[in-house]
Amino acid sequence: MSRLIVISNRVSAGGGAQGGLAVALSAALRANGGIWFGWSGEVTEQFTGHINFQRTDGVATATVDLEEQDVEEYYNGYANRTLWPLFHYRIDLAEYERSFAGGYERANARFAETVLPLIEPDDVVWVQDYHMIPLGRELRNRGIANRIGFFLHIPWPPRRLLATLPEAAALVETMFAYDVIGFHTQEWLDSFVDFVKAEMGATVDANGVAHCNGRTARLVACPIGIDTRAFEEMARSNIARRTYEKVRASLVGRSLIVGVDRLDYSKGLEERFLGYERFLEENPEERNGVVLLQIAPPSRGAVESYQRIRSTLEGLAGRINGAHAALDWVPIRYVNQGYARDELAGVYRAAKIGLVTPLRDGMNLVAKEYVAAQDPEDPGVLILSRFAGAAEQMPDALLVNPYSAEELSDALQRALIMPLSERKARWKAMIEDVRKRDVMWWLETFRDCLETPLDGAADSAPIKVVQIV
Ligand code: ADQ
Repeated sequence: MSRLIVISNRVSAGGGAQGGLAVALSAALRANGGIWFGWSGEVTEQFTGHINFQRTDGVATATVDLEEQDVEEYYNGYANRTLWPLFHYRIDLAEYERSFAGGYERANARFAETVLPLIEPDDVVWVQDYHMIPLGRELRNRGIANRIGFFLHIPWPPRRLLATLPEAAALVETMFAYDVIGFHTQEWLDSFVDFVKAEMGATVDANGVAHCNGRTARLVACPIGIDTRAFEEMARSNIARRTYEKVRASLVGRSLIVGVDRLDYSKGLEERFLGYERFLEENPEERNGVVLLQIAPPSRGAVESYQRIRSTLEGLAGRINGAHAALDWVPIRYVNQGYARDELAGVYRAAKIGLVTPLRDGMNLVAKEYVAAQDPEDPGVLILSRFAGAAEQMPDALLVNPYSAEELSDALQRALIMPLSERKARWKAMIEDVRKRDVMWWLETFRDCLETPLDGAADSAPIKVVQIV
């Protein structure tokens, strides 16, 4: 197998503490050699393109510092104030500034220029996520003829929303520099096809190959998974067990409902709190019998919309607790910090309900982690937003519309009284898929597509991965 060059905004080689994606990419880099390249997270006064090489747990990494202006315009600007909200259907929050678009182009050109000398002729290049959409084109412009793939970890927005981005067509055109473009779900892939056909005159053939202005790119829907076996083991570890005991003891017989999310407006936390409040109001007999533990470490604090969601949630949690708490009971425990993965596994296992209700999410790995952490003899119930990519793979969760406080309230009530036999049957169906399509499956499936030349695509397409409607 060829060497792999992984390119992503941040480099998190090693694995363990970082989660499935880092574990899988690190394993591939260790097995076949290669380099993981990206931004160091550091700021330098003037961009020099100096590469910092390191070896972390047998994985070679190469990182570069960016200038303050790049960080403001490329990372905080175009990536997180323009593309992230737009791609999560929030055009009300998306900011369209020429300086952001310019900074994004500049940073991507700088990444391309820097990584160029590291790429050898037989390497396969794999670019990750929305920070780096035009990177493939930048590499092609510099003479790179290798196979290059791109994977989008977030949703692809509907055509009419994407059309609000001033440079939408130009940005999407750059994607035809890739040999393969991957999405988590058929829905995101279909939205991409809709845009390129309607706005750019592209055609898509039966093998899922898109043709546009003389370039072709193979499109695949390939859902990411977690490192399931490791996570299941983690849930049985000593640390997980101790965390489980500690949490259970603190509940004094009450049922735990758990939410674990980065503090982000796409995760539907405000709507979740309101749905829970509705549940408490509609089911007064359940008051004092349940606790919602919401774990939400802050992220992207430099962006104003993230500061706003933080203070909104603090206000809301305070109001709900103020209105409903009793001397010996607080309905919401709201915790703003990160936990080690084995501790999280213990928390998931202690929860009778996993509440995963993003308004829009590319996939959502918390849903899969919650399922993997359950006790097979007494599994909890997953309540999952129908707008998370994970819903396509998990029809046995209780699927809800996260915007509806009533649906959330009904689902909570249903989950709390669900008989053991139904909980087991639903969990069994979900864990089978979470085990089968784990993160290594995702990596190998995408990589197979990337290493297969287009003419062979139809014969070698892995199970149900390429499917253009
Ligand atoms: P995220 O938006 O970050 O990822 P998600 O898929 O849920 O969302 O992954 C979050 C990860 O962070 C999980 O592994 C979770 O355990 C961990 N995490 C969250 N809170 C934590 C805490 N307090 N302590 C420790 N760990 C915590 C983006 C897309 C998703 C897509 C992934 C992968 O937005 O839709 O599933 O990439 O492609």
